[in-house]
Amino acid sequence: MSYRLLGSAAALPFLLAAPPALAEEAEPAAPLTDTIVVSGQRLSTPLDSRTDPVSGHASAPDAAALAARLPGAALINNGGISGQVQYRGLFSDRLAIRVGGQSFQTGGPNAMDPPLHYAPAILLESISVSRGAAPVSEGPGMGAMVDARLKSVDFDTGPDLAPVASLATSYRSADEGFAAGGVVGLASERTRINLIASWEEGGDYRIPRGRARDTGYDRVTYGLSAGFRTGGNRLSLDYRRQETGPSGNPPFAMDIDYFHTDFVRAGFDGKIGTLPFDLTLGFTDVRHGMNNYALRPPPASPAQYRYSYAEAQTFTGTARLGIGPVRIGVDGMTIDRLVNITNPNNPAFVIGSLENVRQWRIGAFAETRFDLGGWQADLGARIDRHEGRMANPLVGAAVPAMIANLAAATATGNAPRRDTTWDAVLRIWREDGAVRPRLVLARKTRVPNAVERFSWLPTEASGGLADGNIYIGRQSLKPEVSWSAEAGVDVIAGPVTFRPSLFYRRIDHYVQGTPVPATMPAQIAIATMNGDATPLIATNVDAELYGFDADLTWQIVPQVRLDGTVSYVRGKRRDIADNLYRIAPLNGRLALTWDTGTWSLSGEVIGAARQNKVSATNGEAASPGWVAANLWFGVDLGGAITLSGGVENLFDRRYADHLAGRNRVPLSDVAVGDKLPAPGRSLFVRVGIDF
Ligand SMILES: [Cu+2]
Repeated sequence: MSYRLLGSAAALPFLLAAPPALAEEAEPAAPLTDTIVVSGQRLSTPLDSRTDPVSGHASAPDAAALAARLPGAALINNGGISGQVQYRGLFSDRLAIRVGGQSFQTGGPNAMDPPLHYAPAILLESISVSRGAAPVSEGPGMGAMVDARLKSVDFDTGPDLAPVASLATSYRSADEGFAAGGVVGLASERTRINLIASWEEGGDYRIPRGRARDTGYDRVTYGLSAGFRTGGNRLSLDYRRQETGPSGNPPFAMDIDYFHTDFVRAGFDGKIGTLPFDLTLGFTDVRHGMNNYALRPPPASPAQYRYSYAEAQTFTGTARLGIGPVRIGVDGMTIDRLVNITNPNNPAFVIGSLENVRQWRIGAFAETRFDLGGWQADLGARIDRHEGRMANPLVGAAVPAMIANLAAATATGNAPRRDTTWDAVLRIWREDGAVRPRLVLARKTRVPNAVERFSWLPTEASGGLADGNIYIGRQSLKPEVSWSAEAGVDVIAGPVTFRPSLFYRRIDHYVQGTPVPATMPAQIAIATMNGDATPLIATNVDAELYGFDADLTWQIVPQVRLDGTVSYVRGKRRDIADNLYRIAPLNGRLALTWDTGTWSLSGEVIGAARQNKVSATNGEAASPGWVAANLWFGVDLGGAITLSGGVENLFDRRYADHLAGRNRVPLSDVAVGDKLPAPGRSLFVRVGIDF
């Protein structure tokens, strides 16, 4: 099947055999249909890497851990369910991350809810990563697009509604983590409707000789999805709510108290007259509370208790029309955010650290696809107008005068910030032959987010950097501009598939913290009072990222397969001699699998080299390399029941990845300031049933 050529080299083919009504668009009849037919569904192309929760071999509740196994990708671990995926050295909103096709702004100023927080692994159908810059029709995101698809029931082939379900449950011994979830629904050729729900809970995870305190989590998701089609027209409607309960974030100053997040999405996909047309509207509402006293040991003084409340509402709309080989479209987005810091012991202590920030964007794009003597290509360009503004910050009566004065000073320099950006992407590839080259050339932009631009109060909010530094934003930031070339070949030679890539990206106006200048004494004084005498301010600098990644599958004999990935990225400042912060070291994995078609067993070695190319600006320390071993298995029990799982960290080694956050929680078996180690030896079992 085409999956194994397009997808993760570790795919277990027999486990992918889902019933026809599920696995929506998992098997594209024609690769790249997405670029010629106007369609709300993105289809796989040779420019995608894809994996799914069963064949992807990851036991963490966090979908980011699964995506991180793809070549070029890595996991930034900020807590059990707060992981971010890094791809070719880019992370956070430099990547275009979607859940169920929907783009939205996270609610936490420190990204305690990065986008993949809303894609529980137990509900995942698949994750795909575009190998190279995303097409311009996906919006102005700078790097790859990461799309986490949740399970849903697709249209069936018959005239009558037939029941469909895909359910799974899993257990992981390291954190006594339990998860259950799935979809149940009805589908006919015209109608589909399904419920989706999951429940996950885990405790503090075990490490060799102890536990990592404050790493437990608790998350519930539920919702409804429906679709109707008649002729060539389709309508879809989705609603989903996620309720995250108290969950630990040891690399941050606070833990999650709750996230209550609603997603609504409506789509039309069909024709206007004879022209293909689609329209998608989305709304996401995040409500979030966090504190520094409920899960972790509370501060010594009642004056140091903090409870922060944050909100983010995102509206998105996209309309696309196909005219011959050209697709044109308009899209837009509004984001409203706020963050209030309070002290539960003192009602007069309240600070609007992001005071009603509103950002909007409206854009237009055109894309075309063409053939050039056996080569496929698509070319697109877009232009966007952006505006961001914040209300003048408010503070309560009990807030220190120094902070009240800074709020007043911020109000005098407060102004709407407007930008115009343009992007262009050219993608060229071949779909046949033993050697299939591909090349993605892009100019992409990113407008600074609310935290980078409007965070006026020195705090640790940094969109999840978790480097222990205190940051402030800068309203006058310019948009980042990235020029990139990503090239590779897919070599398909009998039993061997080898897909190496090389990339180079140059980013002007790269937003990064630099020392707050002495001309801002109030900010330095407040930061010093909060324990960091050398705070950082968001600044446009110049950067470059380059490297290579590859995956390999070798079907040695019909039942034995070797597969692996390797990823390397180097991130540097161009304006000064320094490295970029939190960049994955050289890393990879290699697995040998015995697969009979009804059961399989894999032995896997994963590892990373030491990272000593670290950022002096962010005060980043070097970290040693590590190697660990895992065992994975899968059994097809018949009757559409599959059993899969494994033993991770087989030799119970204590190691920490370079990208893991540093523990800040006292009275843990991980010292304060140490990187959070990987879980100790852990058994993982997952049972899935599809009918
Ligand atoms: Cu938070």
